[in-house]
Amino acid sequence: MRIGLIGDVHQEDLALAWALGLLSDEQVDLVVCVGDIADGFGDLDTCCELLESHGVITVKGNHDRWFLAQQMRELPQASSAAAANPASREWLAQLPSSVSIETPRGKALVCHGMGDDDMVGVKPYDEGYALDSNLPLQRLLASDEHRIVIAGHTHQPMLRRVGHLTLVNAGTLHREFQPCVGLLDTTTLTERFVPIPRLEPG
Ligand SMILES: [Mn+2]
Repeated sequence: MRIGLIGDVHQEDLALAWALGLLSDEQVDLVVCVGDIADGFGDLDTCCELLESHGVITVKGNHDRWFLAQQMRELPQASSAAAANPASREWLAQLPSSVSIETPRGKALVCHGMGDDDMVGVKPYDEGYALDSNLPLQRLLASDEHRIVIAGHTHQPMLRRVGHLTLVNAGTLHREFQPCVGLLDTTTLTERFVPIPRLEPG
């Protein structure tokens, strides 16, 4: 089974369309998006439409939560309420904070940060106290329910093992980071990240 991984979108509609095209060419079994669709340079409505029309399994990020509540609007590239039409707003509002999907290697949890906490991430170099004090991670480690966690938030693509969990980070489409799209093979538990080129409209 192969899962397409869309990281934090941040309104990068051109990069999102490119990523969905690549995943379609690759004939992945399903595509997930780890949230943070709002707040960025591109077009929010187009991003919502693309994710919905492609049947992408999408969760809500902290930026989507803030956008819907019009909180934290002093952040760079924060979008005003006018950035989304009513249909987009409704679609964003009904997104779950996490989703479980069945894979041949056991259940995978798709979330934004870690578990139901959209503000906590695990970084590639976190060890020792950083992991021990990560309470949402510790709760997932204490439970037998999931084998794989697919998250975002850090904008750093990653695949690493912590205890019985394979932690995957989908990275981001945000142009100010290193935009990429991921492919996770749940049989071999390996991933491949494809860099997204700089895209211009038209
Ligand atoms: Mn985030």
